[in-house]
Amino acid sequence: MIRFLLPICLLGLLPSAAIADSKAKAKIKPAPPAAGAIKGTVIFEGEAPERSKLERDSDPYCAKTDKLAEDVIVTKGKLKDVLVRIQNGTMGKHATPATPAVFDQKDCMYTPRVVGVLAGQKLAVRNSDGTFHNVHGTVAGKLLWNKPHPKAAGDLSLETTPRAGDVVDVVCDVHPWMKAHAVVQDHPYFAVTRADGSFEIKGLAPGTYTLEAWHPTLGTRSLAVKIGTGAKATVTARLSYKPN
Ligand SMILES: [Cu+2]
Repeated sequence: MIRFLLPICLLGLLPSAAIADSKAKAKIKPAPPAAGAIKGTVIFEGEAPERSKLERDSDPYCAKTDKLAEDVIVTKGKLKDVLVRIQNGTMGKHATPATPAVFDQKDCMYTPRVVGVLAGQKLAVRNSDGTFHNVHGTVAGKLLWNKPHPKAAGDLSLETTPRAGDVVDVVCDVHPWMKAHAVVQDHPYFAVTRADGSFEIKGLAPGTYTLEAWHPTLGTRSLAVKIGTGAKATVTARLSYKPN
């Protein structure tokens, strides 16, 4: 019993300033992330466009692997490579991650094809191929960088932009079918759809949000989503592309 009482007695002997200090430290702890989440799917209505086989004979290394065009990838009516983001209610500053977003050049394709980055976050571009690429980035047609990337060279560390809403379009001029996009956000409430069209955005406070979907060739769609509390903190959203 004495053993248990002793620490309590010692606590009583601590100077009050020390206790106040520890209370202040407890106060500045960051708030736990909000529990709200959007779990959704992006649908492609109607007949999916056929994905043509890419002509890659210009480089014997690339020609070793057959690849289909990745402009619009639909699997069982679900659309891949859509960046889905919150368009309102994301007040406050969000720290830019120190780790870069990664594009790998593999089998002469970019993987992934679409990433979201926070304003100012760097891109690491990797060359996993036994061939020469060049990494050519533009924003709204204006040159951002154009770097040679020989085989076996290390990752390139490339700047994005500080402005939310920018899209960094990346191409390889050696292999013009290679295309990728980094979409700049000022908050972390975004996700890119997987092959089954699914996405998940977590950490949202209760409120009404505009959810916006962006696809490199099909454009944007939006949807109002209401996050509640308790059982209503997680909502299901369904965004739909219906080409003309
Ligand atoms: Cu290339």
